[in-house]
Amino acid sequence: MAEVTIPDIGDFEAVEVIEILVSNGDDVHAEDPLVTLESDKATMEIPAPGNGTIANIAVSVGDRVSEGSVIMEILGNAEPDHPGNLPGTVSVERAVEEKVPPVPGEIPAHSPPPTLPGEIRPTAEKIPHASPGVRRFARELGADVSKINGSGPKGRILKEDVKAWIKRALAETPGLQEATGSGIPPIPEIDFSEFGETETRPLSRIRKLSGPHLQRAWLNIPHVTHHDEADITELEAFRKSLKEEAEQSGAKITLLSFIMKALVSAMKKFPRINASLSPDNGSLILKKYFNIGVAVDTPHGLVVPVVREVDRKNIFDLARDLAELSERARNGKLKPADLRGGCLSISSLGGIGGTSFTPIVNAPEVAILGVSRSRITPVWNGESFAPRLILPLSLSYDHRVVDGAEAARVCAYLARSFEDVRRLSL
Ligand code: CAO
Repeated sequence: MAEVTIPDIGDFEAVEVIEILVSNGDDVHAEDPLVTLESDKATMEIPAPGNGTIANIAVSVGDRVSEGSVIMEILGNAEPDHPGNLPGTVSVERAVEEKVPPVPGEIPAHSPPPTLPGEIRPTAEKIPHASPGVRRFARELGADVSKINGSGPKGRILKEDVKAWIKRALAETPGLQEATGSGIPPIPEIDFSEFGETETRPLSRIRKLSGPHLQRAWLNIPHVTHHDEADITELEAFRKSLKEEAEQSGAKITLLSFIMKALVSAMKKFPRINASLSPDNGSLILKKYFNIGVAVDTPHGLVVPVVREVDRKNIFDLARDLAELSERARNGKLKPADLRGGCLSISSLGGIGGTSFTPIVNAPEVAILGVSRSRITPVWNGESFAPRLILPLSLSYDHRVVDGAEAARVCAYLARSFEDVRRLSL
């Protein structure tokens, strides 16, 4: 038997329980949502820390809870059946939920369904009452919850309300029957079992969250990728010379720490790559801090934890931060705060292979640096071919903010920084 307590929910205290999603005697699996909490800023689900049977539910709708409050018990071993985002961490839904920009596939705001008699629309300031599950459902269908009236208790929006809203919008918007969202025809449904044996597996929680985020970025941002190469022969020799020192400091120094350092230097020289467009796309918000997201490949999908204040850290600090964050990412132990506040991201596939690729900008950031595998290449030095270690770089950028020439300058600057190790300490 294990007590289920409210994990670290950030700065929130005495948060209202707005939904209890299980009953005594229910069998649950790790990560199944148990209760929904709602503060004035966010709605969050508290997931089951492991498998088992629900008993002694200690809270009711309307109760207020804080970190450490006991909400129920789970009979059984309460061991997670796989290392997801839990236990002890709240679903990353909250972080995503608060920051979600408009979905490109959303049904256009200029064609809302007509107000029904007696219907009251929520005001722009009011937070629509809907659980994260319903919000996710609405987002997947391209529905804006702020425009939907809830028929549940206290005006809560239910899945049925989302479906009814979509049906009305489809019926009233000419042409929407043939196309979804921004006019992109849907991929036709196919019964694959006609062609052979199949197996259907649910997507992991991370994939369910990262999928719409990637699609949103891909559809919203006019992407261009600039490819370049850097000669890292001397840098690699320098990195290897640090091996002993690194082992003493408890950090394994990979190329990535140097790449982060060089990127900060480029962000200072080219401030537009450390910026985001304002929500109305009318201005550029330039950031004076230097946090870098690093894409980490985990068994459950891609996550991008953020290394903070890269400008204030040395190579050893960065190597330690990176090892610690990627370890927690792979064990499903990241907290929502670990995923927030990034300025620019790096996606390094260098440990795996490849010669170049086109990473998707991690919106609302405006650029992402892709790094492929370095390899010894014969380079003409004016007299003969010399074997040099060449690192491929792929900078994807938001062309609304960064011009091609600027992207080329950024890459050339990065290449120069890598070629001359001393520049990295500038
Ligand atoms: N060229 C050649 N070798 C490289 C390299 C490069 N560009 N980058 C790393 N390596 C080497 C490392 O030196 C290390 O070698 P040794 O084991 O011999 O010391 C090995 O590859 C493995 O490195 P690593 O991947 O463990 O460490 P890292 O610091 O380079 O990267 C991390 C850390 C978390 C970024 C990486 O593990 C990872 O998850 N990469 C995948 C990112 C991803 O999925 N991106 C795609 C996003 S879009 O879908």
